[in-house]
Amino acid sequence: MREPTPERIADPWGRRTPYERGTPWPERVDTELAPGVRPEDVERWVPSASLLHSNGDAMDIAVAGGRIAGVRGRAGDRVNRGRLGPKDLFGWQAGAAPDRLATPLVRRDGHLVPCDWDTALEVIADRTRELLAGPGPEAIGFHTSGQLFLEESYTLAVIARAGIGTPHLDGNTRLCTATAAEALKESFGSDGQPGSYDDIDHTDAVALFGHNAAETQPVLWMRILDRLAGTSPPELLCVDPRPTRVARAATVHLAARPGTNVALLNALLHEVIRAGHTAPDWIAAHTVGFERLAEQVSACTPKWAADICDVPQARIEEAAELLGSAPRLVSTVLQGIYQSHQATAAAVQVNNLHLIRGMLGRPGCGVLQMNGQPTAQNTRECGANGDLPGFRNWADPAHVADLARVWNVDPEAIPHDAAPTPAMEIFERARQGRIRMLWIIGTNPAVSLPHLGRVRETLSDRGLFTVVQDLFRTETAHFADAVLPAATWGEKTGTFTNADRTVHISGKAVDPPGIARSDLDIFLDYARRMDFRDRDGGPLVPWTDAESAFAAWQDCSAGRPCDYTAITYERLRNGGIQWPCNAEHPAGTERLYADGAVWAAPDQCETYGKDLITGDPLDRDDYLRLNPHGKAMIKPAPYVPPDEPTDAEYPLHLTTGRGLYQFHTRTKTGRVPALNDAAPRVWAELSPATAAALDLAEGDLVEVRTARGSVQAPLRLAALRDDTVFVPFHYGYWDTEAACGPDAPGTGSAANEATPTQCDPVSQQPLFKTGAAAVTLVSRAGGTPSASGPVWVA
Ligand SMILES: Nc1nc2c(c(=O)[nH]1)N[C@H]1C(S)=C(S)[C@@H](COP(=O)(O)OP(=O)(O)OC[C@H]3O[C@@H](n4cnc5c(=O)[nH]c(N)nc54)[C@H](O)[C@@H]3O)O[C@H]1N2
Ligand SMILES: Nc1nc2c(c(=O)[nH]1)N[C@H]1C(S)=C(S)[C@@H](COP(=O)(O)OP(=O)(O)OC[C@H]3O[C@@H](n4cnc5c(=O)[nH]c(N)nc54)[C@H](O)[C@@H]3O)O[C@H]1N2
Ligand SMILES: [Mo]
Repeated sequence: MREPTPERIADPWGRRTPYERGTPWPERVDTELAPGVRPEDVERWVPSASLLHSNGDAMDIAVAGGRIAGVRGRAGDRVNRGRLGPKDLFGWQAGAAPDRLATPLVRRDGHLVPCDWDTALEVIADRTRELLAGPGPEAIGFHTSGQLFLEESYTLAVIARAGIGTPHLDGNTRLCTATAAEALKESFGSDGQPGSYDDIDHTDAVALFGHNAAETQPVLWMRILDRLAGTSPPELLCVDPRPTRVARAATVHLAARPGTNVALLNALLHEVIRAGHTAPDWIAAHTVGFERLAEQVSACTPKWAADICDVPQARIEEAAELLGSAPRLVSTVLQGIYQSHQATAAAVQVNNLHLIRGMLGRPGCGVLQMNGQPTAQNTRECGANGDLPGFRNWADPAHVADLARVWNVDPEAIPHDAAPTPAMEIFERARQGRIRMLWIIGTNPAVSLPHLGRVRETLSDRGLFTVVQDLFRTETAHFADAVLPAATWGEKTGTFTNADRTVHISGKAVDPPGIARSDLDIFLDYARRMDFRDRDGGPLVPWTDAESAFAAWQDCSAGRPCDYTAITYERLRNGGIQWPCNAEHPAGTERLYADGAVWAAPDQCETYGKDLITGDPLDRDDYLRLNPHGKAMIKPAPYVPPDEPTDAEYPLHLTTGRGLYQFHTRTKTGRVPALNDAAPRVWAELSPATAAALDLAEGDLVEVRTARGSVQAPLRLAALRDDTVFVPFHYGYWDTEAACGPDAPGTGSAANEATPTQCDPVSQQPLFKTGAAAVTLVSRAGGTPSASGPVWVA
């Protein structure tokens, strides 16, 4: 059955296919073809999956007349059963945008001028050699992306860690799901998603913590909507300061004050324990730490939290009853937790809820510590962020030695004196002149990092040699010394892994524009030029294409939690497979931890953990004391007030996030007419009461100001909390010269002009959802604010 699409901008979730608990989610195939292209015109359908969020929706790319002509959801795939969201139905059009980068550029006399690959890569290789011979490897840093394919992230990790030998390799995944990874490590000893999307089919309750799934994972939301439309619907809990679509569908909505997640979760845990909803046998068999949690939350009554969170005590009690009494429970966690105050501490409390209720490892019971970036999972597992490949523990010499064996290098060639450097520190080192070459791949930090005034100051320092590898001349490319044109989705082959460990293959459908190359080919060429060697004098990076890179990664993953050894390209062409997938689990693994946290053993774990308040690392002895037998760890945390409280000058909580139609800094969705037109401009949201108190009306142009900078946006009235202002972070600057030049005003349409640089002490993820702000009138003629989705009612 084909789902008609033109109305999918107005109705993003499409037609309902109701289903009952314990039955399979029905198929519904969503298709979008370019105007004039009929299904019979399609010459080839190339298997792929979505690259505009982490849900991993499987699709086929239509090729007609040698061009990408549309997409079709894959009916048989476990993740989406054929469905696609609006960004995926239309987003492919960005690949053919007329302003795609088609040749490398290098800076000559102050201007970026076109050149060939030899010229560009030799400039970069020369600079690398010069820095290695001078200040050494620590003068070189990489800021990469959760949008590269697995093969690319792995190759980059080998080059940076063992070729150059720098600890400064991280990426936009640090801004995104560093907290997910950290929370999983703290509770289960290793990264790796316990749950599965199939749990939605079996569950009795879904709790969404700081997760606007309706707009950010629309296909997951369709699955929830379809259960809600059946006769055995699950109950829904939503924790979000705004009246999102999720909130409106919820049985209980807790619009807690931003930054108070830990207080709220501690009260929920208090109530679950008080009402006797725990699973004592499961706790005893599979966990350590329950008594400490019970003690920590003993005074955290709903009444106590009601004051801190500013939600009615009765609502907290209802929410606790929902969580405590559900026979099967699924929780999802995303940026409202990960980018808010006490990020990791809060995310860990959601794990605790599942651990004390024994809600793990069986159908309908699972935690989904979500990812955001489509390939964030690969950045993490391949070690292209602050981890070593294969979830190896940098503090365990045996793990480092094992990685050195895989790479055939000396263990000392792999930096492991301290945890790999987090992204914000990489930029700080660049600002201080300690990092002198920064290679930025598939990310646009001149829009997406906090406190943009400081980012511009860093990138415009000509002592810093900046390489930007992208599809377009982004705000960040404006500052580059060399720009490398990358092929993207649909123009290259590789694999990637979604938030529930499902690996998909994405095939090459068409050639990239001009002489653009895949990120993999760029890295391989650079590695050849640098002549990186292993300890026997052979090439450090011997593979030559995506499939041989995948094989190298399979060796590295063997015996680790993310074991890919039984996955092949051939098998992936038939549909997604969940890791671990090896000789023992040839069909893949639906759920982790049915029999306890098997990767938490002291010799297996990915980290010895951290103090949840200070972030101070714990050592092996601490770990052995806490968890000698490798069980799941219940780690309590007290609530502490936020770093930047509101005051008379800045009376509102600023929170930032996403709308349905745009992806991040809009380099793709801003170039797709249907998506751009659906939400073309930035907006700011205030409650009607707060707007009235400030003498503001819908459509006024307002300035949202913090101690860092300000954003100007038309005002939209929405039923969010009276103490909160929301601004989407998508809107960078098409006129980069004016916005990013030396005289940049420090005001504009990018929310990050105003956001703070504070990070969660445990995960080092920037707290984009915190900060104190003032809102003032600029003019009465702001114009109609863009729609986030078809969701907003004042
Ligand atoms: N349409 C669209 N979809 C996307 C993306 C996109 O850019 N556009 N990006 C993808 C990526 S990389 C990511 S990371 C995900 C992010 O997906 P989400 O996390 O769902 O999106 P956000 O809008 O960042 O934040 C979610 C919610 O957190 C709430 N929130 C703010 N502060 C707090 C707080 O203190 N506590 C609580 N409980 N909630 C709070 C906000 O009101 C917001 O509704 O989306 C992915 N999907
Ligand atoms: N205020 C605020 N700021 C935030 C957030 C927030 O909620 N609020 N969220 C944060 C989060 S969760 C995220 S994930 C980040 C996202 O922030 P960014 O990573 O900066 O956002 P994108 O626009 O996705 O940037 C990806 C870039 O990669 C390019 N690209 C796409 N495909 C390819 C490819 O195949 N190869 C190469 N080389 N390049 C490619 C695109 O053109 C684009 O320029 O923003 C963070 N910043
Ligand atoms: Mo993200």
